[in-house]
Amino acid sequence: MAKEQVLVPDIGGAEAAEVVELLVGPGDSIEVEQGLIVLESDKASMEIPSTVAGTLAELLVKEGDQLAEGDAIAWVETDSAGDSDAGEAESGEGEDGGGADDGGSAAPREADAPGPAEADAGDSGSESSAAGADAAPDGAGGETVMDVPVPDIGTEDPVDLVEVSVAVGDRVEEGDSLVVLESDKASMEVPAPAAGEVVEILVEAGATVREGDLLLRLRGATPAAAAEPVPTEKAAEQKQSRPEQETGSQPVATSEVEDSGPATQEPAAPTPAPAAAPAATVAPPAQDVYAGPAVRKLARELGVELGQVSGSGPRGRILKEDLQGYVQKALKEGPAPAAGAGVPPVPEVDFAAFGPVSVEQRSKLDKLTAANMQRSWLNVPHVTQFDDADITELEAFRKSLKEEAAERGTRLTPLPFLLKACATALRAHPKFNASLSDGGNALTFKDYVHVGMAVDTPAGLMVPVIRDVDRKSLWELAEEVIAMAGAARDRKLKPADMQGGCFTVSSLGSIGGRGFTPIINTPEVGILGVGRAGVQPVWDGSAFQPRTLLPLGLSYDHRVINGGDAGRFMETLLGLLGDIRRLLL
Ligand code: CAO
Repeated sequence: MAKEQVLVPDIGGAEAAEVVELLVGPGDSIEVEQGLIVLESDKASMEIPSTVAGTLAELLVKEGDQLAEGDAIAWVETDSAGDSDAGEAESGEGEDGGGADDGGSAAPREADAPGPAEADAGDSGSESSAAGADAAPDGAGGETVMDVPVPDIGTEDPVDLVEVSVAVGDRVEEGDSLVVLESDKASMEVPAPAAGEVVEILVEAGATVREGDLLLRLRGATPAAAAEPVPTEKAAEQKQSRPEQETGSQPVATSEVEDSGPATQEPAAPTPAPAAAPAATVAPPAQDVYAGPAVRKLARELGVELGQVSGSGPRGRILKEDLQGYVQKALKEGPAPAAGAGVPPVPEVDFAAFGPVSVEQRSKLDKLTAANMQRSWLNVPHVTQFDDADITELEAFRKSLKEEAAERGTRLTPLPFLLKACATALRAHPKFNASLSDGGNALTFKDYVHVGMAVDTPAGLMVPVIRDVDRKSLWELAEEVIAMAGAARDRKLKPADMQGGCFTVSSLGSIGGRGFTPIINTPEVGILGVGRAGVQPVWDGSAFQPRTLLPLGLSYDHRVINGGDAGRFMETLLGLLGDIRRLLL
């Protein structure tokens, strides 16, 4: 019987993090990888797993404590002295009881006669090998070779590696794309955590990988850069708070990228936890969900959408008890009437019985889009209202700016005008800028206007979100439309680029079609479908005039928006597009 100490691993570059939850207590039997505590830094909330199996002898921390990398968390009594992988890997020989204060490693160390005094909770200066891409001298002129693993991809499930974007010998800069992964939630790139030369590639397209798996090795990458963001082991299983954006409609495909963002420049430094159970409280954004990985896993197992659960933990964090309470309540109340339950499935048909066929597997993005469409369609009572905006003057103005646009190196399509007009209308009709929360008992009004834009890409539908549209000029919007659409088509969008939308514009104007009924990108409550503009005769009271009309279809969630609200919204929109001087008012 030996005791081993579990220490705080690399916590994504954060200097300190607060203990917000204790997941175990003395006497508990602990498995390797089992969460011990939940830490919350200014960047993320993360569950710290045990690196050893055994019985929890002593918990050295309490809620509210501030911890740094290397600080002691707990003593675990193990069956034998040798069953800690991380301990073996890091401590090597010679840990005969003095491990806790040797300042060495973030991995657990052994101690024969441990006690609180030996825990050395302030021992934070350790070099972590339990996290961070390992950069070790390769023996050739002191250059370092860095292992680059799959970073935090917001899921514990395996993901498909669909593309290796580099070859051995390539020189990459920090942030350059190394591989492309496709999970249930997104298509994402893994960027180089530091500059260097690719010396070995350990994966190939078509493989299945998961967080922590080695992708390749980079030579010349500096250890400092290596230590920063990329976690190697699961020691710090950082599942940042994820916006539970239940995207739904055409656009939804990748708004669903709700989990922690993998393909950002800083894969291991989790993005700020937006805190926010979709609770009745007004503070947190409704579409954001704040919960630790264990709770997320349980929610997945139970089939519960975390966005529906109110969090009672610090800053709205969803605890296991919240989830259990939610499930108990749901069981008592029975299925929601609009959940689509009981709809008989469409029977499978043997098409080959009627002639030759070929079968193609759909991409995850396509399947996800399909699921989201169905979810939105079945859960949200959609109403679509149509009208034509007279954009004759808008078009004349836009065309008069063509040269100036070219000089500025941009293009001005009708879309920036539409985005701007929608933003103004959203400010004037705040219900359209709201989302249902607290299980439908409350409305969360957003004091920001972020508008999603459906982009048709070869990989599927993506919906990048343009932030603060109400505060941007038409030129700024024109540039952002081009940049975002380009990033979507090049699969360079980060998860954060597709989150936080309040309303969506889906423009098929450049492709074709007079009008359509767009499906709402839940949890948003409205979406504008834009058809192709054309010149039509319009009666002015005494004669027909040729006017350029833009067909619009506004779908709205009838649980939130009434026909009157929608009529007024549409009138505002038509007024703004018909006389764009009003956008200045
Ligand atoms: N009516 C007539 N012409 C239109 C138009 C409209 N409603 N909207 C755009 N056009 C014109 C543009 O003015 C441009 O012509 P000019 O260069 O002569 O001005 C041309 O069509 C091409 O525009 P574009 O497609 O390059 O740019 P955009 O700003 O209109 O659209 C984007 C950008 C990303 C929205 C678009 O490329 C796209 O992907 N649309 C598809 C969205 C989609 O799939 N929605 C459905 C989702 S549900 O399945």
